[in-house]
Amino acid sequence: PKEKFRKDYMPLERTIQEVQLDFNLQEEGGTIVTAKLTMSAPSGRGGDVFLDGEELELVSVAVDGKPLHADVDYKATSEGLTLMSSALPADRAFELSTAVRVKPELNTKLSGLYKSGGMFCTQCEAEGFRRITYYQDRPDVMARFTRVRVEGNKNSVPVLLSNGNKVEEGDLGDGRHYAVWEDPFPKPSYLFALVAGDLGSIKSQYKTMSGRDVKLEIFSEKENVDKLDWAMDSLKASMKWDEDTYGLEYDLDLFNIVAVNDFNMGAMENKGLNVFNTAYVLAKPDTATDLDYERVEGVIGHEYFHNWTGNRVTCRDWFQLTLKEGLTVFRDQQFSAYMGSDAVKRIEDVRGLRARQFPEDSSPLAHPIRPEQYQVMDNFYTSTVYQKGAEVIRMYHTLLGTDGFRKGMDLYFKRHDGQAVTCDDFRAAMADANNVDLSQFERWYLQAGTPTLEATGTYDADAKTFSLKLKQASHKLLMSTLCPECTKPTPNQEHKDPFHIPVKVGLLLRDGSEVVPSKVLELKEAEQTFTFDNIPSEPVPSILRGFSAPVKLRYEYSDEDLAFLMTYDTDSFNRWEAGQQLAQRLLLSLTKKAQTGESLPELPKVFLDSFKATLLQDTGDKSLQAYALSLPSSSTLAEEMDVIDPDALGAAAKHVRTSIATALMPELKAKYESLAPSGPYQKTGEEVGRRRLRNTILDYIHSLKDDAAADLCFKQYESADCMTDKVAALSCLADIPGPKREAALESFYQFAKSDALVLNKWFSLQASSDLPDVLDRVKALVSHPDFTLKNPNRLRSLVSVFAANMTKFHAKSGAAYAFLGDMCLQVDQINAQVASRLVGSLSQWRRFDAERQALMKEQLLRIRDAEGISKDTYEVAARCLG
Ligand code: BAL
Ligand code: ZN
Repeated sequence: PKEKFRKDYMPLERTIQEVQLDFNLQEEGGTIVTAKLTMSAPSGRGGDVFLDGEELELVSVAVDGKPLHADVDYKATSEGLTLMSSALPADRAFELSTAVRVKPELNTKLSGLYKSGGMFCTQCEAEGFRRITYYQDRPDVMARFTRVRVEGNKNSVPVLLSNGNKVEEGDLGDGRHYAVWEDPFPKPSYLFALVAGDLGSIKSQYKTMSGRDVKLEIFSEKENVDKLDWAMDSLKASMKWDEDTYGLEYDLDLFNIVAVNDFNMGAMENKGLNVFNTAYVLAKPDTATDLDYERVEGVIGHEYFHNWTGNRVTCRDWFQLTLKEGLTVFRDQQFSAYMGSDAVKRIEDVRGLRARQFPEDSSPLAHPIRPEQYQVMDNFYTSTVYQKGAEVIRMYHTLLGTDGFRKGMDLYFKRHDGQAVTCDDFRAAMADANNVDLSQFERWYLQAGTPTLEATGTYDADAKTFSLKLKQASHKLLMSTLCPECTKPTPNQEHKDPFHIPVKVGLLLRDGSEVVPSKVLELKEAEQTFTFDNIPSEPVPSILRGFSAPVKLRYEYSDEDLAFLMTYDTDSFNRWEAGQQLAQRLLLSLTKKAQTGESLPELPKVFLDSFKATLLQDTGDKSLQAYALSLPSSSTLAEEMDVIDPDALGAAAKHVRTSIATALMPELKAKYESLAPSGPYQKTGEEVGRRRLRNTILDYIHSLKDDAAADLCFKQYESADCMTDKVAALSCLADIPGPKREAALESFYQFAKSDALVLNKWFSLQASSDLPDVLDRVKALVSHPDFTLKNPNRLRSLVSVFAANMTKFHAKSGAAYAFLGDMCLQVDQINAQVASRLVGSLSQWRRFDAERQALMKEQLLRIRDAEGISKDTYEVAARCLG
């Protein structure tokens, strides 16, 4: 497979300016897609014109109405269509007409035009449009789609949708009908969408800040229409927030969203017609958890915000993906923080970053947020491009402040509205609007890997100064084995230059007062010292407040310092962080002991005391309290180990949980009871927090796995008035073998079997359980009549969830690796995009012991070298192997 490089970008000499499409949708035998493309005169000398095309059956091709002859005027291959320059007018625009047949009913890749149940729908990002018609399928080709005609059966597809405004519709008299759509905004092909189906919907409207009325409609299969209200509320809130925060107004007369069952991604921001995975639209209290609700709100916001950051201003090439994704994730994070709580949202985002992006950054799949090369673009919709990309945008915000960031955004839109641009253009807008130099900041786009920030504090009692030395532990050539803490080399990048890092710092005195409030230090050198004057006594520094940069901070705090920061830090993120550090330290030291086979000691008093103090708090945000009581995830802890030992990590975590449960059972039970619901279900922040805290406590209680725990979980399962409490109880019960477990799982299945998303939870709960024979159970579930490899949500609910179950997936026998290998190879034949994601579960193979390494490597080799393997899956397996 061919590698593409960022440095090779070249603009096209001739581009498509205007597009007219006609879809003749048929239930069987394929769909004819007719395209009329107006192509510009060449900007240079001209030459052959290449149009991408994949799995298309060419029916006809003509230039300015004159049919072309195969091999003389054009060449068609499995990758596209080349129009010979001899067949094209050399010095003027022309119209290219093509007709192709595509087979949506056989398209299991879910890219291009496909069927989900009875519904026709499309997914074009990144390179799916070429599976619909021959086209210059790249984001810098922005054309006006002036006429998209969709024709289909009135009975099976009564709803016919595309981008923009509907300008015509009609009955064709023979059981067929059609609609014509026009999108007034030029757009790249990846933003094209078509949906045709027998759909229900809810409608509403929104008045924009300049007083225009926008019709809003959200579509789904008819049986799900009662689950669309939350998405509609979220959409309106997003529209208002973007106006209030960035002055950005919606620009079409209507905005449609469609929920689709079979979808590779979370959702897609097609102009005026967002297509969503059902998992991120549908929500009602008895089928969706509080977390599901949060996700729906966040993703609805995310796709809506793309209308400006992505659609109005798009990417010049796919290397720039983080231009729109990092920025839009940052904007959806801001929106969710505004709708809920800043502190809670920040903690959730950092937990996610540490659990998924940090491991990616230390694996063979590490890449800069703006990659330099790829084979298959779909493999780069990664946590690094999205989540680390959002952290990079957040750093601009931290460096420039809210007003400065807004000035930068305003200038970015002023300069680039209607254009396809680069990350450098964004950085230049931020710099120019604020008159600052952000040239060094480019390194965040150029260098992969998580930097380590070493901090040391020195107090001078005579001078009353406190000096904070900040050092970027940069990796030096030849020193990698001596310098395990340093920013490690990543593929194709041995050496790293110092980053421009905003480090938000405050200083606290021992009496709990804050002597220096938050201040942003700009670290640009490999090492810098910052001195604070007039500090009356030795302070405790609070460093990297709000997690002001995506780095690993090292500072020699004592356990007592951490306990102090947990109580007194004015920064809510760092209060939480101090608790996490304390827990991490304990878990890692227990992990080491577990490795030597020693019996694990009692938990230190300072840890238990601070846990108890947090548990007993009666005031404040209950979500924050729940997160403060939660232990760092196993993947976060694994990042801190030279050689990952899943068994020892699992033993340490189990020991901490059961020790807490044993030592504090009366307090845990009393708190649990005090948090029982006192009225009917509500989805307020207070109630979400109450449920989160109560379920966190239940999780500790259940760790003893005794009859009392099973009874309590079963009681909660039976009496739960919402999915959040049901799932929490059931996920605990899933770990406790016995009749209660089986009864609850069976009862849940009976409830779930008519609702795909709830049924996914039933699969996931079993895949994440810690029963010793989970692998056998997961294998049995693969044969369950409700399981299918064709639906990405269902597949992930079982296989991907199991692969994240650290102790079970990494069982020493390697049987789970072989199972994953089997799944990858089977899924690859159906949907390569989904299969290549599964391979990522093996990407950390070099971080494990020699035996596990060999077993994982064996599967990677098996996948890479399999006959007929897709280029998607090949690329990931090959990169993993290095
Ligand atoms: N653009 C792909 C889906 C998303 O990030 O919105
Ligand atoms: Zn996005």
